[in-house]
Amino acid sequence: MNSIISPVRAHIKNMLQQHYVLGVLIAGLLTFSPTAHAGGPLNTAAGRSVVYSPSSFPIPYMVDQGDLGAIDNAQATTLVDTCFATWQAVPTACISFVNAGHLAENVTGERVFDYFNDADGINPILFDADGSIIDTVFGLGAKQSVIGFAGSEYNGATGYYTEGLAVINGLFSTKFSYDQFKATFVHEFGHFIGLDHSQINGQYVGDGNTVNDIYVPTMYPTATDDDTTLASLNPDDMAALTLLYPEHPALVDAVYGKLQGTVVWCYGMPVLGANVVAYNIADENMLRFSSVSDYFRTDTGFFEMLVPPGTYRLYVEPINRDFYGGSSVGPYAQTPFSLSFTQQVRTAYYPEYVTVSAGDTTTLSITAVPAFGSRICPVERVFGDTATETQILRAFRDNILATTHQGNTYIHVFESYASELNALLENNASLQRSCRHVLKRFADNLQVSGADPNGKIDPALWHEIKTLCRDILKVASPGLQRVITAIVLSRHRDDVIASLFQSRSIHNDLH
Ligand SMILES: [Ca+2]
Ligand SMILES: [Ca+2]
Ligand SMILES: [Ca+2]
Ligand SMILES: [Zn+2]
Repeated sequence: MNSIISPVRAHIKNMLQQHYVLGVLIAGLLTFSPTAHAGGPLNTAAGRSVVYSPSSFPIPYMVDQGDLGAIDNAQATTLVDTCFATWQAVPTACISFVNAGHLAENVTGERVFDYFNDADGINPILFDADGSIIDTVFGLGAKQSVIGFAGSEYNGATGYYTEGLAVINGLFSTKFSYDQFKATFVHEFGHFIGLDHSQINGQYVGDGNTVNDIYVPTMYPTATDDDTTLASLNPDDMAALTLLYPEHPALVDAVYGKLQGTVVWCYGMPVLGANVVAYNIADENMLRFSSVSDYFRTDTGFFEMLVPPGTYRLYVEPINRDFYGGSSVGPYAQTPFSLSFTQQVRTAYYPEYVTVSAGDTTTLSITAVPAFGSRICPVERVFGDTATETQILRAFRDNILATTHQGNTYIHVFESYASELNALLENNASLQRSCRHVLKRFADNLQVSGADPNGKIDPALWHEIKTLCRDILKVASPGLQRVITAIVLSRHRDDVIASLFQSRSIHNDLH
């Protein structure tokens, strides 16, 4: 029972700036993505999560005077009350809300920006009866695909949210069941109070089976086969809320233990923006939790999650490539070129079972391996697996590039476009010839420079590499064009390459 029009969850963060970025979901629907970032929390400031201050509880919200499409004002108000109450009911979290009555008018697109104000003491919940608010904010026609959006403005100095707002598109009131519609707004109100998306149990999303959608958390980035059960929170949603808004420690410690630690590459640097998943072996579908590495943006690879006591298996996995922009998971997934995607981990289990006790913190160090080798390498294609050139270039990858962040970006981007490069070479004999020529020269040069500790790549060769890249540009996809332009033809490339060659060890390893 796939809905013809899937619910689109839109974030709105900087309400006052009104610099809107429209992205396109893979489903072809519009979504709203103003610098959405986080992982657990939607925003962080100075190494901690942005939250509503306890002094602002209960958070007062005011509802529109108008109807919500087919849903009259009284029913719509009840819907809003119920969605906020869903979050408030989590026993281990302390957040609370109060309905502070009606706004002074029936708000429409004409006056909506009057309500984009984070200093008027009002958190408005707007009923967009005819879609005119959505069209005003997102552009004409958006009302056909954007079901609503919500978010809060925050003060970077205090690290607290100031005020927020939500808009609900009444045009969808007849397209979904009440509970499906409600699920979208429980999700949106999750963003309102600062929760990010969670990507666990995605295998049940869109598999055509509506029964297993019960395992998909409310904060999953996209619609499922049937969102009905997403109107109630899953353990992952409740644990994430508790981490942001913990009740008294005695209450939290009675229910949860904490799994925390760092994810670090095998060569020692922190992994930024990988998904860490822990599942309880007693109920692995429902008791499944996640945290994005380095979600506080502290450059440590830190992750943490609250889990009920029990025995857990952990694994680390890449963020789904579809989850960027308005669907992003974690702070490193703003665009398809963000670190979560250009430096992907290989999915791998933590080697041991981990037992968590209530009130205790278990700290783990997880080592991740880059997601190499999933595709045929274009270099192997050109020279063959065992050729000297292949071995030299492989050593360059593993001993030079893989030792730095920048170098790893190159490796991961190259891996990401391996299929496209292979296809380009296959269909273009002259491109394949020049590619072979340039790569052979590059490998030879690496060997020569290997004999000289201060060796550099021959400037004439760099000219050839650039020429080759310009040839590839002519036939490449827009994505590959951007990559080549950014990392090969950019002004800073020479500095980057120079710094790569200042690192040691290649010279010995090449012989
Ligand atoms: Ca209205
Ligand atoms: Ca306000
Ligand atoms: Ca399903
Ligand atoms: Zn969302």
